[in-house]
Amino acid sequence: MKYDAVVVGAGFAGMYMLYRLREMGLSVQVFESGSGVGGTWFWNRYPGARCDVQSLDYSYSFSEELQQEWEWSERYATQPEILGYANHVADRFNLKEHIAFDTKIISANYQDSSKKWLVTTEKGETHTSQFCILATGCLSVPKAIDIEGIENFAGESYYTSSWPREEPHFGGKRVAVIGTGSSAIQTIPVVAEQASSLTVYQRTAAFSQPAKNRTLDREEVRVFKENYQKHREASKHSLFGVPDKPMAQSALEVDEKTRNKVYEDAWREGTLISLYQSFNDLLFDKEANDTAAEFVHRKIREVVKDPATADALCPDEFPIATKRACLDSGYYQCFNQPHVSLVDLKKNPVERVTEKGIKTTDQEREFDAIIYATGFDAMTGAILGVEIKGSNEISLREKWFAGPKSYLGLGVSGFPNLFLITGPGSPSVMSNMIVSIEQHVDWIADCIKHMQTEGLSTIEPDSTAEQEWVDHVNDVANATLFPSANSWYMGANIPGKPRVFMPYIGGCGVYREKCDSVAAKNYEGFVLNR
Ligand code: NA7
Repeated sequence: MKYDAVVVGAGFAGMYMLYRLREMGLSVQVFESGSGVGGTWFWNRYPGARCDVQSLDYSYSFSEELQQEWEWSERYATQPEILGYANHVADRFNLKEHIAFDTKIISANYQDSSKKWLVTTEKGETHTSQFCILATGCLSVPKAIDIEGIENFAGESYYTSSWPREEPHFGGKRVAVIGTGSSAIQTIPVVAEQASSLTVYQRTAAFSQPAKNRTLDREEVRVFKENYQKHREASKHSLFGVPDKPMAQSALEVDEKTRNKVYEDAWREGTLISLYQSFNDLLFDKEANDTAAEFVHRKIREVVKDPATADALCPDEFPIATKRACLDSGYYQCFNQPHVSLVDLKKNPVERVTEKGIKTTDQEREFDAIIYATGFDAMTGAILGVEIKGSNEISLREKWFAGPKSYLGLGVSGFPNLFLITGPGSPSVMSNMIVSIEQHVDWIADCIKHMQTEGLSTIEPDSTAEQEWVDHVNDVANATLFPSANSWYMGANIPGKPRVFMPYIGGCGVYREKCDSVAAKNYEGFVLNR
């Protein structure tokens, strides 16, 4: 089939891209490997899965009617509620008729002769299109499990990143969870309620803060929605895609008592940014950062009764916030229950998974079920999961051999009419994803409209502009503490992946201004052809 645009992925990015391009009258086809919309929220159905950005923020702003009519029930929405919202949007705007579900795109090749993209599905069908838009998500390809022997386990194995649709029952079972990132921290307290025993295998402790989740009060929502536009504007021009907190002071400028009072207030707020926006130097100065880390350590020790467990749960290998922060509901409290225990893999690393359970260097423990919450090949995994070849058959995998290179995280030189939504080099995972998704989709849609109006057939970044942007992304990251952590932002969770800080940390507002100014200056840094 022939289309004006092909979109890969039907998560929040792919759905809104489809909406915009269809409104413009383009023929658009979306391909989605899952059997429904929702992307990350389609796959990550593990018990306890919920968003850690507040529901009233983590939702589309493009339709006033939509944002007024949809009622979120909790401050932080659960996965089923978010998936329900995604389906509501898809139905309300008749999106599903343009989405081919259960259809994985395996390759995309640019044909220099016709100036069209040729995309091929896993089933071998081919389609041509002027534009190829990757809405493949930043955390959608699970990391391959790098533990020996997982195939030998005779019990049940589960992966938080591709949880079965039929809910498993853990009642009366001995369960192990491997990993202590956001997914594990959310699922552990819920699984602990069911399992007869729960053993958590921790390699690196994470910093987590209570989410203070609660049911939303109808009146409070009504008042909030009266000012929705103002709130959305503040988010668009913020650092992280939610309204900024004022942070005029350095953590080192104030005395300990004042500092702790500020941290206590932030702790009570229970948002991802509350603590890290308490002072203006927490992400830049290790000494300042240590004061926040010490505060969280104290909080962990206040909750966890067993001193050895509390010690192990206190992160000490990276500055706070330089690995993805977590919000939880009862995570640390969970370790006070007699049937929940922690195995510190720093002391006793995993040797292998056996037929009966997990063998660490000190002992083998037996389980009925193992839950792997081991993370993702973040940001580049899904893009490179498609075999992409640009002009002159240049391979994206080869071009990105030493790390991703893009202009604004939107386009790649040598790959005409290829757009990335929330690609590496853009704020993406350092922000409220929906805000960044809407900004990219609007920019891409406006760019395509401009090309139509001007009778242009191709657009691609100029290689010098691309390199300058990559250098800028690195310079901004290098001014912070982020590169010092072995995080998935740095690709450090995947053996052999280039160590590069992938998102743009300059802030959503600054980034938006840059993108707008590029467009206003006739797409400065891009090469457009008739
Ligand atoms: P994360 O945050 O990447 O967490 C994965 C966890 O799994 C982390 O604690 C890892 O420890 C651990 N892990 C990974 N491989 C192993 C092995 N082989 N042995 C032991 N432990 C291991 O993924 P999540 O799914 O929790 O969260 C991803 C994002 O989703 C999150 O940031 C939000 O944006 C939403 P490590 O730190 O590598 O030592």
